[in-house]
Amino acid sequence: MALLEGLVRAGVADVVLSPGSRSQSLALAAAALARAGHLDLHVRIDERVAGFTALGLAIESGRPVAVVCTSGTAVANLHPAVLEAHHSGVPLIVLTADRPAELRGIGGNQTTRQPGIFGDVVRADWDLPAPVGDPAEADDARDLGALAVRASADGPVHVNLAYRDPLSGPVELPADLDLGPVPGRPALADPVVVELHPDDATVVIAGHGAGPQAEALAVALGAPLIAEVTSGARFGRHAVVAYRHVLRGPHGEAVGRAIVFGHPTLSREVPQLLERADVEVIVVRTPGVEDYNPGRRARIVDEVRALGAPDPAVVRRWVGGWVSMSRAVLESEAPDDPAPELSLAVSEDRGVRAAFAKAELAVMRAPIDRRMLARALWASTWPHDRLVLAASRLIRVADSLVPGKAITAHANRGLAGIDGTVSTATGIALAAARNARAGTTRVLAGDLAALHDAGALLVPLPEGLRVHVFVGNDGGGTIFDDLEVAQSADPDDFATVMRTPHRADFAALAAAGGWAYRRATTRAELDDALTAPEPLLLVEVPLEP
Ligand SMILES: Cc1ncc(C[n+]2csc(CCOP(=O)(O)OP(=O)(O)O)c2C)c(N)n1
Ligand SMILES: [Mg+2]
Repeated sequence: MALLEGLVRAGVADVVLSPGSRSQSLALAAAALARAGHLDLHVRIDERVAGFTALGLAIESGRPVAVVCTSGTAVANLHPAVLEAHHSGVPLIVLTADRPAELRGIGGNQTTRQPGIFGDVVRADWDLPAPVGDPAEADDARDLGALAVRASADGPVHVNLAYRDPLSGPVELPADLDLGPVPGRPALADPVVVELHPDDATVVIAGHGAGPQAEALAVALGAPLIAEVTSGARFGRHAVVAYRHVLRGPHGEAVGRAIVFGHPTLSREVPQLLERADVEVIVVRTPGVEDYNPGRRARIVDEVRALGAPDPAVVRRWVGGWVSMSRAVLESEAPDDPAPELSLAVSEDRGVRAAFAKAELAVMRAPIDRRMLARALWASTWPHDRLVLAASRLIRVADSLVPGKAITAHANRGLAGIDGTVSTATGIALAAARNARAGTTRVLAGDLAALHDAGALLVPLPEGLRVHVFVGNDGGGTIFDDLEVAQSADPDDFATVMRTPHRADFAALAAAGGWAYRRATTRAELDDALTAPEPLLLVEVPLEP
């Protein structure tokens, strides 16, 4: 109880827990604190789901989240989320229950080597002896809670807690328990700042998690902005959507300096640019996260400032060149909106009106492809909504064509696993729901990513939470079709071991967890699904492999 009090006092607002005997006292204390309104408690059967739910809560709230589990394999099931938290710098406090020292190493039931189990990816790894019931220890435990929060500022922390029988007693909470205000984050000590003059050879690259500062710097420096779809910076007049094409052309060759924010993962062209000997690379550090440095020669800094304002004529030429080339590429590939011109609908001419109606019908009946699906989800996301993208082909499709728009798009790009996507989205939705104007959290996933996290659909969620999972079902992992191995391998073996087809029934899966189900095969059905009233909805969208 004292440990959880310490966590709450230091800023923890959410505890995610999975059931178990050894962890019972933590669980009961969390329940008592939740009942008294000091924290929000989320219970998940599967620790893997719990871990990613905690990750989503922390990503969306920006606050550390505690996750509690029992001993044994339960702990190992948190490992994927701990790794993602490490590589993305997300504050996660993992509290695992363990046997006391005298019951370790004797082959006891459900006992493994828990201290150190997460290796060196945790910011702190404490193995605490069983509590003794000394009132002075309660203060130590409270302090430990505050310490854990501080240690988790930029990544995961592991606290392994031994418990001895009796594993819990009655939980009593003082009626006037005041857990105090939430403290702020400590400031950086002596940040490294570089100041640059605007020129016509600099680009700003915003990878995953970069945030709006990347856009602001691109404007201040008069630089084109390469902003990945989950960068949080894909908006504004400097954003270059078809950046992969532009980087391969003369504009790409003209780059002399690249400033990188966040973690770019969605193209080959960006790392190729950063490896080029004639490009000066400046990486703006994300606290706690491994620096993105593919050329191994980047200058790592904390902040970049513009000296003076860019010359508008230079901006028109340099940024304008990138943006108009990007636009030309997109227009040649696929029109933004194939729908007929609206004014034709009210034409005086009956023939023109009829032609409009026919064209409109054709659009609504058109089958859905990946581009349409990615565009439609992006277009339906508003600032109060959340979009969560799985590590399927669809995130790359979205990245290649969705226009700049200031909305929140998340993805687990620390390790780009196909695991935990729906769980992460439910965590994000739960944290967003604390804001009265929260909209819908939509997930865009491939079929394998959705099936990998099927357990997330089996969780009871609070009433009113809106999560819509769009599954682009192409019968397996078709992302591998673009690899060379697709050409060189035996086609049957390739399908068996790479694409891994399945016969999962998504309608039955949705029903098993109490989610509504829709199937969208045309543009009209997709549009319908995007404005569906059901709070929890799985939309299956069949796609060509
Ligand atoms: C946990 C994990 N296991 C395996 C992979 C390797 N992997 C990357 S994409 C992918 C297939 C994704 O399939 P799907 O979600 O259906 O998307 P599609 O490629 O069909 O668009 C796999 C297995 C991974 N990224 N993460
Ligand atoms: Mg697939």
